[in-house]
Amino acid sequence: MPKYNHEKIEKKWWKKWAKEKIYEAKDFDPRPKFYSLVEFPYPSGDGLHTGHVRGYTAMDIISRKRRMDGMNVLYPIGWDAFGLPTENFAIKNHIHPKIVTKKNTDTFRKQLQSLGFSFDWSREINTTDPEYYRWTQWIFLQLCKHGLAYKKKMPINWCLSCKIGLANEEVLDGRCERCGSGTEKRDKEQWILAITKYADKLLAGLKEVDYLEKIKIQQANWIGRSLGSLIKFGIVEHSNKMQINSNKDSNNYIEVFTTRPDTLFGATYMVVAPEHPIILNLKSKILNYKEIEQYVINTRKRSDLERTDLTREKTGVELKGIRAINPANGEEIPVWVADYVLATYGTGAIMAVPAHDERDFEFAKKYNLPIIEVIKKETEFPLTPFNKGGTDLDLLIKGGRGDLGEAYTGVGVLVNSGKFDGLDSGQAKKEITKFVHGETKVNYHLRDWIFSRQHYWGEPIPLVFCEKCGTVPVPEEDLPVELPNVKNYEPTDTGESPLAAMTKWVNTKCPQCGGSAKRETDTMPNWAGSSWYFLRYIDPKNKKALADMKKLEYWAPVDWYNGGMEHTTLHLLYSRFWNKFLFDIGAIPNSEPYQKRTSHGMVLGAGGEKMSKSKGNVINPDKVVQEFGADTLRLYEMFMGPFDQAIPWDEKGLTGCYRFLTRVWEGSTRISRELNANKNANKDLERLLHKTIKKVGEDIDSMAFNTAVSALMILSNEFNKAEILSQDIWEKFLILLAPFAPFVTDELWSNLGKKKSIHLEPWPKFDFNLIRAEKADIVIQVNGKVRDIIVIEIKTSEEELKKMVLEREKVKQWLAGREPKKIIYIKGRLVSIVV
Ligand code: ANZ
Ligand code: ZN
Repeated sequence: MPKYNHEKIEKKWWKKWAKEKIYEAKDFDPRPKFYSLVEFPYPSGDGLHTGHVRGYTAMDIISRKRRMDGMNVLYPIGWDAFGLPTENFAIKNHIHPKIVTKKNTDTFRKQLQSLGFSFDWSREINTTDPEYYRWTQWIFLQLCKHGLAYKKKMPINWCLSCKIGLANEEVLDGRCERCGSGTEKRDKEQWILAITKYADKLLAGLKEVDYLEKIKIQQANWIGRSLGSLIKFGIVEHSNKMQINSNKDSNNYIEVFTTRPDTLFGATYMVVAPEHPIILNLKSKILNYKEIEQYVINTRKRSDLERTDLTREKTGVELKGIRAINPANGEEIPVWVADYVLATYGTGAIMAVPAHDERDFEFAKKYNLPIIEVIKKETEFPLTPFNKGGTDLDLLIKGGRGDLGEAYTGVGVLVNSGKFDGLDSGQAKKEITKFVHGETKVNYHLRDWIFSRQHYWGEPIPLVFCEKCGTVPVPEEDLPVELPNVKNYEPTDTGESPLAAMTKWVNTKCPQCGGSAKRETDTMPNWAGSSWYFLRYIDPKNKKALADMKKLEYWAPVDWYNGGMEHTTLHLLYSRFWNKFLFDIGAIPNSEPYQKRTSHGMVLGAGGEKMSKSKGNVINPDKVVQEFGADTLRLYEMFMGPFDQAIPWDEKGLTGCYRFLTRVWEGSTRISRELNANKNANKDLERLLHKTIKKVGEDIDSMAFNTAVSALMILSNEFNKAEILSQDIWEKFLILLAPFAPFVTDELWSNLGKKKSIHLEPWPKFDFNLIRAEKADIVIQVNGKVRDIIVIEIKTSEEELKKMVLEREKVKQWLAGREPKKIIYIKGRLVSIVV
């Protein structure tokens, strides 16, 4: 037997598998279908990283196991290939992004194949292929048709150095993701998708799916459904206490959104966002307008994230000359502008209740604003008929007022709230809202999806502008609107897409009136192509539809989708939104795209830090494959630790896995001589094998890959100790190991003279009788109290057991000569004697 030569073995097998197409999924096959999905990679110039390997190996193991379970498995892969890094590379090196993409996907494909992933390569897709993005554009047109796309001036993040608009996710810590220089906000017309119209559906859908709890929670928080009240505060001129008269009704009041209308009596000031229209509208009444204006300008430099950071010291300026009226008690309160209130949430204005809101409390302390407590924790003052609304309580409260150390943000019982005193928060919310003529309102933290990018390397938005007809969709039969070739990929000086400089492409005819028209030059964001790719795998070459309905009915939804936690909020929500929309218009048969969603932890650098080029701690999978083989890398990434946790790279763990596979390889030589040994001599081994079959199967299903690998290691250790090993046991062990280490197992399998690949074998069944415990601990109770424990053979009969129990010394002692009235036996657990 030659030495373990991973290189030779691995090259041989992935070529063979590709030739024999053993991993191809079959449409309409009568076996039960299983659709397993991983996030398709962005083919960057850096190649595959160890994080890809972790997630892809996990789903590969699950896919392989499901095939062995007799299922028709679809495990596809493709390329999410539009995006900034490729565009930046193209700009720098004057190479067409198409060429860069081709080169990168070639590298990735080779790497993925070398790792032995059982992808169905016949379904490979690429989001930059016009035959693919034709359908991305088609979906956009459907969204337009159904009123879910609209154009709006929006503040976008503007990079001064790249001269380009960036989406929020392209700004890291206030800096441009491309070049690292600072950004500012600028207004620009943008296409927006109304994902907020789907907020309720996206939330409700979470009840139907099997996602990890933490994923559901993150999604729900991101959607951020919030039930509150809209309440209007009148505005007066401070100097003469006159209600402000204006022909614009909206200048007479400021409306707030609050989740705590029960605290209205404690609202001691108001805050408007720096962008609130009232500032400009009441310019002539605001005495310190210059100061306010300066504050507003300063705010523009800060992101929403920074503004709402709880640890940042709050700032603000009072709007001198005007005041608001608290509608609950008619009191005049000051109005401030502060950037901790966002223009984009609720009404862009708040009533501040410093006694019961932490931000307001901090602000009030800093600027010396009054703090009035209006909610008491119920447990502090149990309400009896005596103190309910009585004087004792009033006294206590008055004594406590003003020296609050922090805001009490919980619910409780109202105090200092006039006729509402003594009510509980829940009731008071309703009654106070009614009392001040407010209305209840549901708000979402979810924002609509800014869909325009001023980039070259993205799907062109398929619309034209005609002077006569306005915005006109490109007719569906004219799709795709292909990206033209340009010389420069740089954005124009005005911040428009480089497409805008392509006058030949831009100038076109109006599909409606035939007159001259101009094309939309914005392109779609990176998230577009990945929002429906899982549907295209089902029918990747369809020219008539995004996918055939019958095939969709067979394959959809995805049964199990694994990916990174970083995609929980954006990608997962965007794709669920598109899927639900496509379902609503009858284009696909399922409303939820993914039945199950799990997530893997990161692979960190050796020191426990994130891998990064600058830290020089990046592990290149290619090198590991070269040195130790793909089987070792796969096995190691499964063995390194609990799948959902971040784990630092450990060279010792890697070489340990290599040694394990070498021992399996070498063990096979010793074993093969005794392959046909007598089965009975292996009783203990057989028992362990069956335990391992059960354990590995269950561990794969629950993604406990690390413990599955260690169970396989324990079993193989026992092989080396055993004198004889039957072929049957050896074969089953190889099958269990096959999903983890597909190459070496197929080689050892063929060494046994097998003609078919090991990956076409059925998953072994375990024998319950062999793994069942042989002894059991039986608890003995006398009159309901535990008095003794007896260890018995499982096969002991009830009669025998009862006899044994009554003969025990301790039992005799507790019976003290009395005759038992009843003896109850709960099988395998308990004997209960009643006297
Ligand atoms: C008064 C109040 C009293 C509030 C109290 C809270 C506690 P969620 O749950 O996220 O919807 N708020 C409203 N609009 C805001 C904006 N544009 N920027 C910053 N804060 C805003 O939070 C709703 C609460 O956040 C609202 O209820 C409001 O403060 C604040 F004891 O109103 B509350
Ligand atoms: Zn026209």
